[in-house]
Amino acid sequence: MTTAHAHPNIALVKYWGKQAKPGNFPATPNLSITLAGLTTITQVEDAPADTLELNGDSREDPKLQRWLTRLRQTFEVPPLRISTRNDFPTSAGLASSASGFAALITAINTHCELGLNEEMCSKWARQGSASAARSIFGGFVALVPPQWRALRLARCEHWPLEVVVAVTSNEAKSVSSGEGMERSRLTSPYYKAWLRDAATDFAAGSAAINHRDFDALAAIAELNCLKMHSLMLTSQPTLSYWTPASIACMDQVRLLRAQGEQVFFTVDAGPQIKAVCLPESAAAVAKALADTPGVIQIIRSPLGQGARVVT
Ligand code: 2P0
Repeated sequence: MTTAHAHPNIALVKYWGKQAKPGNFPATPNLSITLAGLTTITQVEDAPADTLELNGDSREDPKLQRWLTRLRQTFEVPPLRISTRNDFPTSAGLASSASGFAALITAINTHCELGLNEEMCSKWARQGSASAARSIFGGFVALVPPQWRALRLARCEHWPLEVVVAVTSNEAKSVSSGEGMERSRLTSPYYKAWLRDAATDFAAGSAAINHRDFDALAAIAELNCLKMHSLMLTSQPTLSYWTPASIACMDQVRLLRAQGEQVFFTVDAGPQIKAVCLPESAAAVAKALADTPGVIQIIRSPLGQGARVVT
């Protein structure tokens, strides 16, 4: 049996929309931070047939099965019992598919002696879930053309940011990211503008990280996030992932910043708010978000390492 750990990542410059070709390629460059405070633990072992257990329950997962079929077209991978567990809400906008596929390819790589380096693990993780390509690496990570294998922009030590996650719902989302982004690509009147601005947003985010310029990162991350949610809201039918508490948390973050705290928010395809802050602001941010009506859980996280085998 081989066990791997991986952490979700949150994108500060996001992708929302894929290229119209096979291989699960994002349409736009994107960058993320990896979160140590949330973990996916995945075990693989040889078995008579493929089986999947997610958080203790048996599952059929056609996406996973298609991914395994593709992997077996290149490598000899025997039937596997896959058991995976998240210590955080699954499919609720906390990037469990990112940490899931990153942990899985990392475990299979060792278990089946595939001989993949991190870049190649990232390529295979991307084919399962595009954001999973980034969770292979720790710290600050970019997923960029032409190869669309993730690259490490900087290690955690470069800039020890903290993230306060405000959970406002534990329910799995009703429209998956994959389906939602395809809907936006086909129907949002703003999709072309999103594509047009992507390289500029990515360059601004990378430069802010390079220079550890918190105000610049806050400005671009919030703008990029709200552009993505504008695409979602203007899709037909509309995609609305927020709860009233999500909006209250964004207002709270703006208020905290006006009071001098170093904090900004980002939100993915779900109702949870991720408040990214400098360590000296983390306690005040966590308290203010915990006191915001509708927040049901606070998770604090430093930046973390990439996916790795632990046994
Ligand atoms: C991101 N998201 O850049 C964007 C922002 C969510 C919002 O990538 O279809 O799980 O499995 O490749 O990667 C979530 O979508 O989608 C995502 P699939 P994925 O992080």
